[in-house]
Amino acid sequence: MKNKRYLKHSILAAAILLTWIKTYVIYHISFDMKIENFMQQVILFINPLSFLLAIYGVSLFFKSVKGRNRYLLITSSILAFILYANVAFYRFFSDFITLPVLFQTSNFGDLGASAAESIYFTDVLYFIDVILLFVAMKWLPNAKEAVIVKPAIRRAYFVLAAAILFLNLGLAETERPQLLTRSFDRELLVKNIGTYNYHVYDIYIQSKSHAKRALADGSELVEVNNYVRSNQAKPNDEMFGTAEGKNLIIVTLESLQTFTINEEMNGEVVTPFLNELSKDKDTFYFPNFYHQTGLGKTSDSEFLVENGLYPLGNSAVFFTHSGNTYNSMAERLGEKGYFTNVMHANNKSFWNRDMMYNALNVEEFYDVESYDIAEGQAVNWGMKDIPFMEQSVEHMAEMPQPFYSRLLTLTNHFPFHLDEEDKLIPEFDSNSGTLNRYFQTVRYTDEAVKALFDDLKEKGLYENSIIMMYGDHYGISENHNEAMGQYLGKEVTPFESAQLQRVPMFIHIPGSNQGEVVEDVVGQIDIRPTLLHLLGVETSKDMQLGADVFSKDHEEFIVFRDGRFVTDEVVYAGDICYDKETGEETEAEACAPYIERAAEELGYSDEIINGDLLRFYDQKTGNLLIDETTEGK
Ligand code: GP9
Ligand code: MN
Repeated sequence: MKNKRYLKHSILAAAILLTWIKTYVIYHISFDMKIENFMQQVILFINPLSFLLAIYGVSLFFKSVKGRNRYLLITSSILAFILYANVAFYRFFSDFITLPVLFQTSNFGDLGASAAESIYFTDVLYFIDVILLFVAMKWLPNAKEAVIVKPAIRRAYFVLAAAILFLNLGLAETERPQLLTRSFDRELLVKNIGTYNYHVYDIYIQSKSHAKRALADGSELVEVNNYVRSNQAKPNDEMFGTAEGKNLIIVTLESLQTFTINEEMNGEVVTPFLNELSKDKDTFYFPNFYHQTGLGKTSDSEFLVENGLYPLGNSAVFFTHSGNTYNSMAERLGEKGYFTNVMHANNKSFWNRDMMYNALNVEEFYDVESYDIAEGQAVNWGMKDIPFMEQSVEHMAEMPQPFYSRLLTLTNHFPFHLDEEDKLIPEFDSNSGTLNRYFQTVRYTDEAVKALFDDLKEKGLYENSIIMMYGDHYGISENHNEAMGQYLGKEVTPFESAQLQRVPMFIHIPGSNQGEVVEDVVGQIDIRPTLLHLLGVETSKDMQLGADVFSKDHEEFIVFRDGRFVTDEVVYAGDICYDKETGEETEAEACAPYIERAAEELGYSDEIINGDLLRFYDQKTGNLLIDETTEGK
């Protein structure tokens, strides 16, 4: 009798077990989560359970068989879809989906070649639990019986689900203190609370940030403003205004990492032109410049450049906060009489650029419609960089001067495909096709930069411009650590991984004769004040977090978007403090004072963005526009 009553719920049990086991298997085969001890393995195993018990448990409220079974099947399909979307996304971004990105399906469509590489026919197996559940409904005799569940039983069931959730959270808290309060890292979240709970948490965080904007008022700016003012760096008198009145050309070098500069691959020079440039008398080259981007990749780097604020940790800020008020570099230069524009041969809606550029006060966006892409001039993600440079310079020649043009390159993008005629060096010989091809596309990028310089000279624009170029983010993710280790000739530890976040930065000022290699630790957050000061624009009233790299006050302390950081002495990564010189673990005290500051700095930046606080700030006067009704309260 007892046995029979239990069996009455066999279809519910089947739904839970199937999704549970499938999820656990997928954790292992589709995500690269480092499991360090037995307890972490246990947490990983139980973490889907509480959510699955709860969500499938809703079926206990159904009175009809049809309704209940339909509910179970639909739920199972939705969960399978969510998990699979994470798998496909992870293959490409090495990250889990956060809500705002999930709804940008238009963006997924545009991923083209990359998306195709991320989806395989065998992926049907990710829906195996739905299929088996469907079969079970047909064959399990008990599946066709309606079950009326007593409220007390139902209550006990949900208490059990809650108990498992708290057990899970308790274990996670011992393994990872402050997991939910300091969630920089989505992998840690998924590892500890599971994918499904993570999405619930993400929804909660997202709605909180919506509420934050609605509730924010200018008074929050007081503290932020104090922080910004006390960390501000005075311009260097010798450098301030050095390039006043000149055109500013910024080139975003797609996926270019510093490990390729001034280095060889199997005896081949990878970046001959950039190597020369790094030693040029008119160039400041920064080999210890770090990217600080998150999920928004290129667009995050643009955000850093324009605003001197960090992008967001849990979403792509170009999507989620394109309605905010900003005081961008484009706006500042626009006020100085510059014609401000961005040039990128891609759809204008990609990464929501069209919206965001409006918010950033960029006057004109030369998108794919502004380019003539002839036969053979497109590869991989779109227009090849060399013709792109040529046509961009043609546009510049037509512009009123001075202008501020930001060029976004595209060819050196995952999956790094090139036409045969553009392959100037052979591939590398590791087990990663991605890394092997990367050297070739980087070599092509180098040629494109050379073409840009030639084109600018030919059009007579070179002398009257300054050219700043920077790598936007890594091109080779941690999925290729083994191959990367082969190239570097050493194991890729968390320390090395952090150091691999170096991307090159060049500031080229024709005729200046002051160039040098600047070894200081600097980052993308510093670009805005540095360039504005070179162009003779004061920023002492601006709400920005970086510092002029030429300033004597510039502090060597660069925070990554995920909370890792680098100073002139230490690298903090994977919760370990490393000596920068040796790459060996060092005592935690060396990093301790910075951990809090890193969180504080990211926190203030997030506050500005989430609360849309710049709407309460007058950049001209530096006044906080605090509503009289709230003032003094
Ligand atoms: C495409 C460019 C590349 O428009 O933004 O995007 P990424 O994937 O590097 O962010
Ligand atoms: Mn990019």
